[in-house]
Amino acid sequence: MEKLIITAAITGAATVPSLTPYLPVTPKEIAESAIESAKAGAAIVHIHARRPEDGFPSSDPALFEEIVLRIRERSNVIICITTGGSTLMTIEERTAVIPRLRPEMCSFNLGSINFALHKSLSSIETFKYPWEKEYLEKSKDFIFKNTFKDFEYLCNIIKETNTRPELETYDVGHLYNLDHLVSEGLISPPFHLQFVMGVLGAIRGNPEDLTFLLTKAKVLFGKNNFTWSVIGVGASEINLSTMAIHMGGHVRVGLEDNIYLKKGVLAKSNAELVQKIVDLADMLNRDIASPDDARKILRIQKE
Ligand code: KMH
Ligand code: ZN
Repeated sequence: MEKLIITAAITGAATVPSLTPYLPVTPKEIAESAIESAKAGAAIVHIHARRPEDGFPSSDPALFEEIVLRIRERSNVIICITTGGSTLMTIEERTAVIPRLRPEMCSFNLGSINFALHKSLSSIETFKYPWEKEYLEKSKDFIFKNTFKDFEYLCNIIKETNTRPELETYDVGHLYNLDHLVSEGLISPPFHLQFVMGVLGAIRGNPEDLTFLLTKAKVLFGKNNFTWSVIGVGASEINLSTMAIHMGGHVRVGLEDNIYLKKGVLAKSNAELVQKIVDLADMLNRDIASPDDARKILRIQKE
């Protein structure tokens, strides 16, 4: 079986600082956590930025630049920058950093969905920062907008910058959206599909949901035309990861999507979550891909 590519999603925009004291916030913390995750076995780090003073999700290119430079200085890990950003950003804000920093990978969200975070409110007693409560409450009425116009805009950026997309697939219709983009000549295989499962507003993290997405992807694109990885958002993270390790897929973990190492136990770092996947892979006899192995598997050829 192909070596296992582990992606570490370091901080994201859905986890608010009050949920866990271990969330990296400043560019230095985010970069350190990414480097530690790479040492633990991650071949890719998925990067968002936050305002250093209060952890508010940010699209400021200067923050991304500092994070990327710090990582590049000390690690060969593949850097995948978000273009999903956060609930409050426009597509232009979300993508501005890609031509500027020319990362090897960037995320590419394949459809609009409800992206509700308000369930987290019940697990927070005291808010660390004033913005967090309203941010979570407002998500109840939030649509994560990724329209066909947005796809075209992002397709042009990835073409111009030769950036490999992490194709975030939150539901089966998103595979059909991708198929449409192929038929329009906007994007072409081989793809790296990232099945995102467990967001409130999209597909859940049940085993049959994963096999369904995978089966549809094989029917639409042919089994040799894509690699795939899975994100189990929240409680399904480790279970879906185990399935993916066994089935020949790849895995993304990290505090962006799940803050627990196991039931009731907060992960103290992203590296701890990566280590858990490394241990599972060892038990299931799957070797871990280095960043250079991952570049070959994903056919990343950056100048
Ligand atoms: N946190 C994931 C559920 C992006 O950055 O483009 C969504 C995500 C989106 O990673
Ligand atoms: Zn993200």
